[in-house]
Amino acid sequence: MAITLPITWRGRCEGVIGKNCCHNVAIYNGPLLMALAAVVNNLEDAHEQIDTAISTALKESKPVYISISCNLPGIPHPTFGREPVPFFLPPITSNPLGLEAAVEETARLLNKSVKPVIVAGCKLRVAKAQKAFMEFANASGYPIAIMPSAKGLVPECHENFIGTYWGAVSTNFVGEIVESADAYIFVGPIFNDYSSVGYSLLVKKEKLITVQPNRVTVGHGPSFGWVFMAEFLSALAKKLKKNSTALENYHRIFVPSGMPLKCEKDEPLRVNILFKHIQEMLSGDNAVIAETGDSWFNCQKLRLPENCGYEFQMQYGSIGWSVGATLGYAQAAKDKRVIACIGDGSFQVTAQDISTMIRCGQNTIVFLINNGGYTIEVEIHDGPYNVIKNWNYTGLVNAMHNGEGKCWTCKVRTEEALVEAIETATGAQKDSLCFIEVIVHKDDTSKELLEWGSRVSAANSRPPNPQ
Ligand SMILES: Cc1ncc(C[n+]2csc(CCOP(=O)(O)OP(=O)(O)O)c2C)c(N)n1
Ligand SMILES: *[C@@H]1O[C@H](CO)[C@@H](O)[C@H](O)[C@H]1NC(C)=O
Ligand SMILES: *[C@@H]1O[C@H](CO)[C@@H](O)[C@H](O)[C@H]1NC(C)=O
Ligand SMILES: *[C@@H]1O[C@H](CO)[C@@H](O)[C@H](O)[C@H]1NC(C)=O
Ligand SMILES: *[C@@H]1O[C@H](CO)[C@@H](O)[C@H](O)[C@H]1NC(C)=O
Ligand SMILES: [Mg+2]
Repeated sequence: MAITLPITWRGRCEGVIGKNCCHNVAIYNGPLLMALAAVVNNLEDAHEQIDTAISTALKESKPVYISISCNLPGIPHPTFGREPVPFFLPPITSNPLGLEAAVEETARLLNKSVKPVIVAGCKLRVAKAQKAFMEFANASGYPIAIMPSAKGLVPECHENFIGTYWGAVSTNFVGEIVESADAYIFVGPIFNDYSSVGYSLLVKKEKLITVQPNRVTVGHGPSFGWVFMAEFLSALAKKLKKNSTALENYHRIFVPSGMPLKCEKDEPLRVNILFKHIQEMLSGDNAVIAETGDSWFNCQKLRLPENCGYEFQMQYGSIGWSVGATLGYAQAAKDKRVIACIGDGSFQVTAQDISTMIRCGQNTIVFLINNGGYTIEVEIHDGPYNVIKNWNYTGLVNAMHNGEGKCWTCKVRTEEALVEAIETATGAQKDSLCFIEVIVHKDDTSKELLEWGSRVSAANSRPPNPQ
């Protein structure tokens, strides 16, 4: 039996801010690569291989693959002759001297800074450092921003939370506060072409402290290896002078953003109105799943209530990811009603997973955003290939439903119809899979997509670096 690797689209180009990137040629998924593939095709080493794979997955918080020949399961073997011994992985601890030195160096820089800020990155999750991060944030008094991929990892109701740092497409006032700080500590960042908005972040290395799962780097140096994120943040929390200057500055200049204009009766529904209503639906009993496309930007702007889950995938950015991810999330998190925001182009890649959602009795709400094509790609590099075949999306889902299980679909073109659909989905059809096809204009996008698309487009078309 052959091992099957998932077909991935591509990894985002990572690199030092402003350096050459790998364009979209190489499949470079360094930090997310699976940790191990075990091919079990005889009984003698089956036990060892399976143990190794499972413990590697647990140790590294990364996926592993186990392939087992189809004629082996079910055959007894002495290595499996007794009940498994309970598994315990002792936590790995930092080099104590390195930890102490890293804390001292970082505290020295932060203590003397006038208006430092914190920016959370997505590696907080694999480092299992979310609690330690909050200890540190609480002790510091600094404002907390998140990089786009850290959404969902930091409580957005915290009094120090200011929003998303994403260069030119940051939440209002957040880009300005971060980039004007005299020191910033990025915890678990990945700087790639997308998170850096086409390498346009105004982040200066001499003001930057980077905390990675196993390394801390202060400015241009020094750098401390075998220092683990959670331990480091907890220790740093006890060694910092509290300084709320940047947070006070933020509050002083902050002006709340406006509300989108209400749609007139029978006016075609606008995307900003759609997301205004999605925002109003959210509670701690939901999880939002955002597909690649303009949904990245619209969902990033949702203010998540306490305990509201959030998932998206900006490293591979593989379209169609969200349909399977929604299926899996809803199956695992029975206490949450998933709200998935999926573009038409992405949906066409993996639409059949809806069938399993119905079979499993899931009650997810899918907003299928039908703008007639690959709108995000239009803003990066346009061509006739960005127009897709229109489907009857509700017709397709109804065909999968086929009278078995609980499923409700509807098409909406106006605000009035949207409000009614949300009422039905959260009321009479609250136990059904609710599939709401939202029909919008092909050029109706978030403002952030337009800005980000222009910058990514410029980065993608710059001349190659000299050899
Ligand atoms: C597997 C894969 N193929 C192609 C791409 C390139 N790509 C990125 S976004 C996108 C279009 C997404 O369209 P849609 O889901 O309709 O989102 P919209 O921007 O229209 O909201 C494409 C083709 C990709 N990211 N992954
Ligand atoms: C930073 O300030 C804290 C609180 O005042 C103090 O305990 C700590 O020693 C200082 N550390 C450095 C390196 O300045
Ligand atoms: C941080 O502070 C918030 C409220 O200010 C509190 O709810 C939370 O428990 C604190 N977290 C940690 C880890 O100290
Ligand atoms: C922040 O730190 C600077 C530099 O040490 C200091 O001048 C300032 O008073 C501090 N501000 C607050 C509000 O703690
Ligand atoms: C699309 O599907 C819906 C729902 O099944 C159906 O009512 C409608 O007639 C279909 N539209 C077309 C143009 O076939
Ligand atoms: Mg689309």
